[in-house]
Amino acid sequence: MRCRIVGAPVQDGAGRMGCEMGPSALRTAGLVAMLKELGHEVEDLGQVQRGDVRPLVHGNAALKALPEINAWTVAIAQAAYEASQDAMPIFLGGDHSISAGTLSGVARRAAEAKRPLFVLWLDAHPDFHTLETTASGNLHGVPLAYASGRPGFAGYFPDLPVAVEPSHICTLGLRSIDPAERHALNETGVTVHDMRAIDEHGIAPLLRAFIERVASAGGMLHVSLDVDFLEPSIAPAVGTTVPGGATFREAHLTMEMLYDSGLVTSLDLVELNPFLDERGRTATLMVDLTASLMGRRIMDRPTRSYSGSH
Ligand code: 6HN
Ligand code: MN
Ligand code: MN
Repeated sequence: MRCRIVGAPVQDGAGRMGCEMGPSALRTAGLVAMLKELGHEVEDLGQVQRGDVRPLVHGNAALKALPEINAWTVAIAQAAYEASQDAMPIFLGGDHSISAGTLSGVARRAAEAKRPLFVLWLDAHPDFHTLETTASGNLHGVPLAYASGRPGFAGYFPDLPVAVEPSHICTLGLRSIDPAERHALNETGVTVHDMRAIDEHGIAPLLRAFIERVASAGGMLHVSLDVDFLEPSIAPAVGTTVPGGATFREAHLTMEMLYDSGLVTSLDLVELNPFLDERGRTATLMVDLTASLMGRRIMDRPTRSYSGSH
């Protein structure tokens, strides 16, 4: 596989500083060498440069850094579109607002290829606020709403070339949903597998059902991995920790099953705040999870269905 690394050092969408250092930490944790060891061809495109900021005023006075995030989204969408030509882009955040741009760019690419785009959102949060409904005003809380064409972004975020179909979005690991988001998730038909569903059923059957849907539609699959998908005790380097996240093995199993599916066409690694890390352990875990997504296995084969006879 040919991979393109795209750094998106954005921190203005989060409530605290530090995500700007995310791409450096992921590179320092050995991302590029790991991909090469797994046999991939890797091109590191460096960092996206934000364009000019123009003044933007919105009725929601809580919104923070709207002009900056608008400018970042323009630049990241273009970078994502270019990087996804005949290669798998891996976007290094940066806070989760970068996914407004990455999804816009890969959705445009999928539309040109005449293939449906599916999105797997691995996160404690759905990031499904509009500019009107966000109470914190932190724009890392809106990218999935923007990319799926929810109203109210016109004139404040760049025009979306193509929206992601809400029924093609699967969220996994949610455990902190604001009331306005809950309502919108129910209305739009986004699939929600919250932590309770994972507890009750196990992560594998939930993920397998989604993978089968993507496969039968001949879809492309974008995976967006927010550090706070993970249990905070194993991944402390994130500003929005929520207890009760995916365990080490649940997270690796997710990645291993995605690799076996052969469907993943683009990846976001977001919300890593190296300022909050402990000796690089969260950055290292994010790189190890990416390794599982890209073909590192415990045994050199996928798990066979179990017959019980051996
Ligand atoms: N993230 N729903 C909260 C808010 O401030 O809107 C949290 C957002 C978290 C953002 O997970 O990338
Ligand atoms: Mn997020
Ligand atoms: Mn989150």
